[in-house]
Amino acid sequence: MSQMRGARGQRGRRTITGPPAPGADRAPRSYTPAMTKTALITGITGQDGSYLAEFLLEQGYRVVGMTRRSSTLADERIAHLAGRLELIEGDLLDQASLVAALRDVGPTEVYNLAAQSFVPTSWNQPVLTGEFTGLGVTRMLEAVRQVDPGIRFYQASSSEMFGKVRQVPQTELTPFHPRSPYGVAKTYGHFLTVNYRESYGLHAVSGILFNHESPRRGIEFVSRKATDGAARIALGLATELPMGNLDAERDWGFAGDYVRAMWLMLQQAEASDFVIATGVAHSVRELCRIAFERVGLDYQRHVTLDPRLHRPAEVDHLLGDATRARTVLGWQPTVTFTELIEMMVDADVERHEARLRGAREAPATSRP
Ligand code: NAP
Ligand code: F7E
Repeated sequence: MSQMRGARGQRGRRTITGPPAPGADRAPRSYTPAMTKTALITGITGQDGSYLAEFLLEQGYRVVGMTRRSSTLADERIAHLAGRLELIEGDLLDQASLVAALRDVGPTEVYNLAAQSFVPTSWNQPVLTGEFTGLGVTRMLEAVRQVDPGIRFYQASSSEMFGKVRQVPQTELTPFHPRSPYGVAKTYGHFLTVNYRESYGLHAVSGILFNHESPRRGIEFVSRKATDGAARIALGLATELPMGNLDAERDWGFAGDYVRAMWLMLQQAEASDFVIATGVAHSVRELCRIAFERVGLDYQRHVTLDPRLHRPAEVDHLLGDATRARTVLGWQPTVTFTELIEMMVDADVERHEARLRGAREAPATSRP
């Protein structure tokens, strides 16, 4: 459990205190400070929220993160931003909380990153996924429209919208064919964002981001599952790693690079949509090979196949073409696939080793 504690103030607002989070050392590159800007980030406790908050703080922004009420703390990824980040309570299911958050904070930019983001869960909880990931976008856009239509709005759209792909590589013009309730909900959120731009003239942009990972990635996603699995097996904490479809291919990049693209999109005079990707695809099998090689192991001796991890409808191959982002935004990725996976394996080994050291050093009298 996170050690971070919030001192609650008026209207559920709080500041944070706590130790640095893993991966906090990969600071983004610097841009010209924007002292007067305030950003509100929904999904601040997620992977992208934490990297985006770091990046915007470095640009001189006042950064406010929206969190939903929970009986346990989920602040591990932002603990290292103690004292620099404000938090405000709000939930994508509750329109009034979004309006109140915008009124209280008065942001110049809103980054809507909050979502139910795990694809397999979207088959188990399709309605909830639609509420969070789809209708949540409508609630946020409506709140922006009512409170201050001058706010610039970023919507976290996804390559999962391409699904059963109609062309390779995928660009901003490739038609969508989502393959999961998650993909369908994101497609709704994408078109709602475009629609509010066209209907009300909002500066609303949809960033169509391909898979991006980091040491802060949720443990259930395939990259982190493989790097954590390799680390545990190397340290003798496990012997095998059950996986699903090893032939699926994704265009994987580093989350720290991708949050920079989100910000660049909102700095453009005209709002429009962008694909963000590396332009290189790899299979899950390759991902496993690189992760296990990092710790001197052969994945074929440890990775087992579990058909229960296959999806009802798979997205077989995703490959993005980010030419538009490169030419209009001047954006390009800085971390290669191998560097990314090795960075994640190293962080997982370090984390497990620290835990093991802690267990060894615990007093003998301590109770289970
Ligand atoms: P993530 O780690 O799963 O984080 C999701 C965030 O959403 C968490 O902070 C979560 O809060 C919050 N959230 C969920 N339901 C909420 C609700 N009802 N009200 C308020 N907050 C809620 O996701 P991520 O990888 O950072 O991705 C960020 C966004 O980009 C998501 O919208 C995702 O779908 C999208 N995206 C991600 C990728 C990728 O490869 N990472 C690619 C394309 C698009 P709790 O901590 O309370 O659960
Ligand atoms: O799966 C295959 C699985 O869960 C990638 C989210 O951030 O990116 C993410 O969605 C691939 C799939 O990510 C396992 O079948 C094999 O083909 O890491 P994932 P995702 O579904 O691509 C998009 C862009 C988003 O927007 C989403 O929010 O890996 N795979 N074996 C496996 N996947 C998992 N999770 N676990 C396995 O054991």
